[in-house]
Amino acid sequence: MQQAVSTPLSREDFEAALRAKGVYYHIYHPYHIAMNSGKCNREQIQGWVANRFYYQINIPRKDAAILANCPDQSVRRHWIQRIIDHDGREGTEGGIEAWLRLGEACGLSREDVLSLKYVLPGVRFAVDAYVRFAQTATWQEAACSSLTELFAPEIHQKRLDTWPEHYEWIEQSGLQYFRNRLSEARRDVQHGLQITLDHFQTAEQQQHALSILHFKLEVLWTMLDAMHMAYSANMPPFFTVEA
Ligand code: AHQ
Repeated sequence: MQQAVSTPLSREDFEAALRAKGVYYHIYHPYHIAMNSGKCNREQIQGWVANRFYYQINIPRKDAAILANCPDQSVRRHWIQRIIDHDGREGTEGGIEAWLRLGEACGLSREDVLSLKYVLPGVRFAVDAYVRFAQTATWQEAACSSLTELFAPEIHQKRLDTWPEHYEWIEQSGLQYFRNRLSEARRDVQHGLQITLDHFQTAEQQQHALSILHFKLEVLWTMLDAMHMAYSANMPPFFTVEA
């Protein structure tokens, strides 16, 4: 039987297929829907900030893995900005520092957030899976996995639009991280998209790219599943155990 030969999508249709994955973005997770409609309590917001900190501190390590795997100097000199955006440099605070200030604005101490004592196993497993993917995949595959940021400006803007109204107890200065990401995400995603559209050419490669993006969407969704269990369903890890 003649094997079906699927023709590759045009560049425009491939980009459209990547963007269509936005329906799975974690903006549609019940946790974020509750958060952006003002239904989260203090513990649910604090738990989210403390758990997402583990994601934030691993982004530079993920990007360093991509640099380590990438032999193309022109790509590296562009991609390295992502590490600087998070780690900062002399004289400019980075996103990790801004996230710690978000934690303080939400009533968490820097020490508690930095200690990672609130990080849930499910969050840790999802984030570690993302970092390990970037370490072991090709640099083009790892670049493709960052394309969830196609959908990120909307979620950052949503927080800026809704948190001041719904969560007056949160110091608004702590929202600076979200403001920073509006421009940083838009810049980053143009580069990641160009790498992806250029590299994944055949129909099979395009389907592989779409499955990589789906994996990353699952990473983000799973983090919120763990937080939902712990802070919304009050079923944190080992909640049945009589210690
Ligand atoms: O703050 C975020 C961030 O710095 C990044 C880097 C990027 C990547 O390389 O995977 N993804 C990402 C994301 C950030 N914030 C998330 C949020 O909901 O605040 C969204 C997330 C993403 O869309 O992948």
